[in-house]
Amino acid sequence: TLNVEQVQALMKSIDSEKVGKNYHELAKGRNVIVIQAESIQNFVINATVNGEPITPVLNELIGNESIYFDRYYEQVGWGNTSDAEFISHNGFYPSKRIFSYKAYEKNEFVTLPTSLKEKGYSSIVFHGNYANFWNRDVVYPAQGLDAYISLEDFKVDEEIGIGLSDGSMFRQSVDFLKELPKPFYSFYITLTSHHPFDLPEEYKVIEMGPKYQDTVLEKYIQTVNYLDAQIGEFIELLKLEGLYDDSMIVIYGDHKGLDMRDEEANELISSFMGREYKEDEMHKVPFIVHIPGGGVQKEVNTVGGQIDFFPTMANLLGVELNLKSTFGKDLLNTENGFVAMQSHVAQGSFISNEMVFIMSNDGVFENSRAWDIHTGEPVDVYSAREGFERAIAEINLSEYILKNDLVPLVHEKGLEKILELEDK
Ligand code: GP9
Repeated sequence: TLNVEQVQALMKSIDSEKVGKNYHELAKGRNVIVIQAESIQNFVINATVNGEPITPVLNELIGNESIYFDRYYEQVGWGNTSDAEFISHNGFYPSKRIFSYKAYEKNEFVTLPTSLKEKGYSSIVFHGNYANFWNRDVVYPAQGLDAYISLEDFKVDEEIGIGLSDGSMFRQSVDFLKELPKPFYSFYITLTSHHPFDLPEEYKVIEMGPKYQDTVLEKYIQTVNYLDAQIGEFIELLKLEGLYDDSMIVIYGDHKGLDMRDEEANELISSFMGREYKEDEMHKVPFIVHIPGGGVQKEVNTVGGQIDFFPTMANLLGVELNLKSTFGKDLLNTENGFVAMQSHVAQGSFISNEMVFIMSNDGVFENSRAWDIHTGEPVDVYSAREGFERAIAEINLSEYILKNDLVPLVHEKGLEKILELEDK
């Protein structure tokens, strides 16, 4: 059952959020190429090792006709990579019980891909592991993802880590893209930078120096650098094949690569960044929207999360979406950032434009931690009470809707309708 007061307060918060129409339809009718980048955290962006950038390609992309969201957070739970897909495409939180692609495999959905399909888009997914990993093959049709090219369909000419190398996946995908009816929505799930970050020597380009040599941070950085280079080559291929100018290229990190609770990783990253490695940094992932010829170059500092992906994309692509039909916000048209956190923290933890609040694992509110997001200085946990209530309300209402298979109804009538149902 729902806590009606909590939900009413949530509706009020949503109402108070400023909504405009900035950048509306900026990418209307374009092909969409989304790269969900395995384990890519934001701290690598514009960072250098021995004067060498870790992500030269992404850095350049960010500075050139792109919108870069520099305070964007992953919100995955149990379903890890598959949750990142689920949250981003649906604007709902993942199940708390089991991974969402299993928990809701029989549900009906309204997603970014189903909405684009109604506008005449075709769709395709590329992933270098088996089709049934995370039950993807079963749920993709209901998610609006029609073609699915997985390990079984590729020529396995180069294996790294747990599947086909990212380089090979990108290269082979272009032939499929060329055959697709335009406009298309294509979704890439990369793999090579998956834990334990094994990379053949020939691809290790960055000279780490003695301090980080042979550490988990070195392995991580080498695979991130590899992915960055492969994205660069992929973009060159798109240009060569005439698939670049009419496309929008979107890149975001799926979830953390290095766990702050691992002592070695924590010490290494803290020393690398020159500040303490904490929850907000661990969950922060890059989110880049590159629109060639779109004439927009921008950095968005509003706090946002994967839950905001669908509404933000919908605005850019001209998909009509009721403000109260998902839990996300259009990050190009709000200043009130709010991210309810899911993994590695107790429920009720959140990040806002002002603070980070981490609910205590013992369930005692007073034992929680809160700090100013800009200065890192501790703040009074009581000032986080409203955000704490909101985070819980969002996650519970989301779960209620999904459990009862009510997503289409919510899209038709809005989230408030759920309260009316409860009253009856
Ligand atoms: C497997 C790949 C990795 O198909 O998506 O998933 P993860 O282990 O990162 O959740």
